[in-house]
Amino acid sequence: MANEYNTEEEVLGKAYDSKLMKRLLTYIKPYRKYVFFAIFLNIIVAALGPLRPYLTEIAVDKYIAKSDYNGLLLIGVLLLTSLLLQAFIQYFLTYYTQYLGQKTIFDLREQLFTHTQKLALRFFDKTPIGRIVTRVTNDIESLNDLFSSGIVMIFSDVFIILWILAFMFFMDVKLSLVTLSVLPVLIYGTFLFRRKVRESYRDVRMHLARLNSYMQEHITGMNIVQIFHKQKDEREKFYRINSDYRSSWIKAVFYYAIFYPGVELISSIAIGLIIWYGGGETIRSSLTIGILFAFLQYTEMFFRPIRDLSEKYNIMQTAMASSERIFKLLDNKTFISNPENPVIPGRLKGEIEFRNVWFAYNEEEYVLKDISFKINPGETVAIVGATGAGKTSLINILTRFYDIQKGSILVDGIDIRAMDKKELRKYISTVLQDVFLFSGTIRSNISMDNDDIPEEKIISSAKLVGAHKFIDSLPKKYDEIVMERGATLSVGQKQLISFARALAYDPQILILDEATSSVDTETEILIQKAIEKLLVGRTAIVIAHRLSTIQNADKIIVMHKGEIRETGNHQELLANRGIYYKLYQLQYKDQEVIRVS
Ligand code: TTP
Ligand code: MG
Repeated sequence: MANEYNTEEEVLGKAYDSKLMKRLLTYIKPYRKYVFFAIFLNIIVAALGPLRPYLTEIAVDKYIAKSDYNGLLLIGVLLLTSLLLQAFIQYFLTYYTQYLGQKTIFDLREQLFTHTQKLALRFFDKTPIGRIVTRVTNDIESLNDLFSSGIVMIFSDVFIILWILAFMFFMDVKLSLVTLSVLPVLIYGTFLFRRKVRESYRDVRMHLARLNSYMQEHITGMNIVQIFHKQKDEREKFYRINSDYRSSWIKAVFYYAIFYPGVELISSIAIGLIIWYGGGETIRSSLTIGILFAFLQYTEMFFRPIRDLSEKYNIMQTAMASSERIFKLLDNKTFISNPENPVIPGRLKGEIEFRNVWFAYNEEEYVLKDISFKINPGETVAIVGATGAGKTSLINILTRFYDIQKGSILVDGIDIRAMDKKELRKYISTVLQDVFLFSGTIRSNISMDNDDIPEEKIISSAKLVGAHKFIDSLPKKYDEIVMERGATLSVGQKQLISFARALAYDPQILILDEATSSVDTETEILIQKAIEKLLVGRTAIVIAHRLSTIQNADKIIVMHKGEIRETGNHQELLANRGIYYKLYQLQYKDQEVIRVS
């Protein structure tokens, strides 16, 4: 896991990539008037600071030296005005740059989420969840820095430097050159710092990713950790990851601890140079005291934006890295394609046909081989077979979670690839092997927040599958809060809710991947009854583990290693003495058949 993140970070390193930047700028485009406004304010505010030492120079040389009180007062008023103006502009700047940043990343986050929803399951099979979450959170956040402070503030720093240089050279060229003589040292130091910090930040990010994924996995598997008394081992593992993370931070901080005082030192040297050289010149009367004063202030002012620029460089770099990863996700085109002119069947009869279907999750590793069968409207077909035979895969392709490689799947004689995905899925309800409940209420989990499903339908569905009784006994009934993954409900209860969910949508075709987990006898009866009710009046494919479901099916399809080996009803298949017979002997024979009256 860590290595994966490592290589992912390693690829990156550019602080500026014109292609990425161009694309990033398209996100700012809708808000460009704010950008221009902010840059405009920046130019003004950047000039206001450097203006003050110049005013001081005038005050000292023109008015103090000549004891001109009125002139001095004027300068005082000007200084105060510039301070107030600066504060006022700064307010707008801060507000609008943050506004800009938040607006932009909001849009990007929306786009990313919408895009992720459209991706085919094939993509999620190969991408760790943690990575997608990081894109939508951390990576987007680092773009905020770029949009809100990066782009605009870089202008501000550059303008401040330019203004200072302009004022300095305007006042005294020689003294300016003396001040700037320390610049090569500073530039070299900054270069070194930037490189070191870049490396250490990369370490920090890598260790953080490791820490996050460890935490995530550990919390998800908490019950296993506790059952197997693995707390101590896990603590030790965590300790190592945590110490690595700490060390990487301390290293990063170390460079800062050297760089910041270093810049201070260099700027002090520059000040020393001005006092030594400029002071001498003043004594020799070729320089005024006012200019000396102003230069001392400029020197102090000059080094801050330079120091900040290297900080901005890091922001740029992180943002470029993040945007590259975000765009990579946005450019991922693992979609299940939708036809341009989809066939819209009216009301479905519910006939299903597989014609020589071949399917592989990974190219050429076929998990379904040459599957052909036909289900008439209203029939129930049970699919049986050993684990890994391809039963779940069979239903995954019927709803187009994955597209098949060869052959065709027809619903009412129409190839499912010619239908609109949404339409197709509307006709088919699927109850999966592991029930997934969302955090919300029981009601929202049955209706899936679909407002078209009226309250009565929710309750009647729950009643029909036998879930109403236990829901009604909950303190808040249908408004009872369901925790993430339905942790507060029993396995059987979750099953019943998922049945109610399927029924509330009243599908023509029902797919049921029967759970293997055993529940108590009472719930078992409830579930069996629920399944029987679910199947009435619709075409159904049931991946069956319960003998009762299998026996009641119109047809049984026996799968073995991705192929259909036998078809027939219970009696026929038993008489055949083939795979089904063996399966029956091994798995179902001892299964106590609970008679449902
Ligand atoms: P399944 O179709 O999941 O097998 P099954 O449903 O018959 O098994 P069980 O009774 O345990 O539910 O798997 C068939 C093969 O496809 C198996 O080798 C695993 C592989 N597979 C994937 O590679 N990716 C997937 O998402 C799934 C579901 C299966
Ligand atoms: Mg399965």
